[in-house]
Amino acid sequence: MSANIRQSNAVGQFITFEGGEGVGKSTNIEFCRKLLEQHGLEVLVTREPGGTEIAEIIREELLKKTHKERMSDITELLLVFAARAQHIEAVIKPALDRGCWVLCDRFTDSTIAYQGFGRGLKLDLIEQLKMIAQQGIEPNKTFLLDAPVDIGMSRARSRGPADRFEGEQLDFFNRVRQGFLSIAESFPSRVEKINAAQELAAVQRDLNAAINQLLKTS
Ligand code: Z5A
Repeated sequence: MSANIRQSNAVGQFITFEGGEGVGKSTNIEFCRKLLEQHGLEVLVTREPGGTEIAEIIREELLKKTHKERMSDITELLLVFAARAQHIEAVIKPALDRGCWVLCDRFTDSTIAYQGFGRGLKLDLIEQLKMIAQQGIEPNKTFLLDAPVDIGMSRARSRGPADRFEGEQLDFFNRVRQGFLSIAESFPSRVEKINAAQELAAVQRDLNAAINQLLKTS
């Protein structure tokens, strides 16, 4: 820990970044990390599925396109939550307990959007697994980077070959986007929607304002 890190007895803040593929989550998490570090805060950037040795192994299986059998939707759901349980226990909870700000690329809103709205699994079932895996850990704030599906897709495709999720049809991604928008409507104080279709400088101006607001109130 560097000398200029602000020491605090307070529990850290858990901030999640959500949205469809290619909307700019990774790019903007790095931007937010720098902003927060400039305020002397200890920041941990992590991602889901993944973020620990075991959870990264699960991620690899979830994204792999070359299994000879189709992964069932329930298997996919259980793997996502298995990775999450490990991530919370091994990384997120210890970091929050020591006062760190945790910035996480995707969390349970992605499960609701992809496995719930996208695959059509029951939201009640997701809620039950959430209770088991999360043990009360909830994001303090969520930035939903929202853009029309075709914009995110073209940004993501310019980056490399598609993974198992990226091979889905347009309909699937439109349902996923609707899922995220419906979560934002249901939890207006936690979820802040950012227009990710704007040029990057405008997205980051909006995030800068939102982070400054968060710093005032946390
Ligand atoms: N998944 C799930 O099903 N259930 C779950 O519970 C969880 C996940 C947690 C892997 O996620 C898959 O896991 C995901 C859902 C599933 N699959 N899909 N699709 P991931 O987060 O690793 O994969 P991703 O969503 O495809 O992320 P990504 O492709 O890495 O996108 P991103 O991080 O949002 O975007 P980026 O890498 O920052 O930006 C993409 C490019 O656009 C890059 O070249 C940037 O420079 C550029 N960019 C970014 N912003 C802009 C703006 N504003 N203008 C112009 N260009 C921009």
